[in-house]
Amino acid sequence: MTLTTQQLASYARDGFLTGLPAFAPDQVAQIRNQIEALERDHPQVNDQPISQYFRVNGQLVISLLAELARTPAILDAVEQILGRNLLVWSVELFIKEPGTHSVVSWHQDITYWGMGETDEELTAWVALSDVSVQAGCMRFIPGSHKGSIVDHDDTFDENNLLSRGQEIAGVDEAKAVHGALQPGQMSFHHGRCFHASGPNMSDDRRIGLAIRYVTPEVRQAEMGRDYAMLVRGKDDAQGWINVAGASGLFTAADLALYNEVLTHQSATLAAGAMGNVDLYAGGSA
Ligand SMILES: O=C(O)CCC(=O)C(=O)O
Repeated sequence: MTLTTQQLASYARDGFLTGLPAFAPDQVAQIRNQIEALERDHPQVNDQPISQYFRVNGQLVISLLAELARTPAILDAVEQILGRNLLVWSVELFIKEPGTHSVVSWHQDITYWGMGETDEELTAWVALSDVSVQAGCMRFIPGSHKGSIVDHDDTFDENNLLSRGQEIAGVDEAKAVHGALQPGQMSFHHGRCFHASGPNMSDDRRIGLAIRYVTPEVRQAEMGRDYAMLVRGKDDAQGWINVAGASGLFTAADLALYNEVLTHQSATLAAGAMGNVDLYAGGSA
């Protein structure tokens, strides 16, 4: 899969790109089945609901998520934007059940990730179900990535899928562009692009796989060296602690590393919050 010159220009101008092919319909149906089998067969792991592992650093404990982050079609396109050396910082699933009130407020991803204002992070968000406008697809504000990180207010709204319900006030929603996706399609968004999504009013689950890609040059300003999985090229810079990704399904060694990583990241991800940022209870950074 190759991005056209026009698509590259569009990403540079808008800070997002939608409707890119990632998986064929039969592949995406199989991936969805595998995810739903995990939910059925492993509702709790180490006293945590499986949603915890789905929502932060899933690549460390679920080999399927590590493999998906290595999908050549996704990497080929990401490489055209970020360059030939790529690492994965986190793989997450954003699931909204049909007819529920779960939403994602307007935010910029990298606000609390300790990576400064880097241009070298992007999310590939893959639709594992029909992610229509009705199902609560993402909306983006074109060009918002060109500014700095702006203030976010913590709302701790229980229907908000973000860990602290962080929200940018005063976004001009009239400028928002919907990123509806068919199953197997993906969108890319820049770490400073304002984005949000509404509730799922469809009659199916809305399932999105978010893969956070970074380059070796991205530096953790806050927490010293952070952990990332090399998926393409090489990491000569060694600014990240390179981890291999899950060796199976919830192995003891992988679970120990998962806890080590999340403990290491928690202080940064929760910095400045006035309430409890519950990274262990299904919240996402
Ligand atoms: O799934 C959503 O609606 C939001 C996802 C999101 O905020 C992200 O991937 O950065």
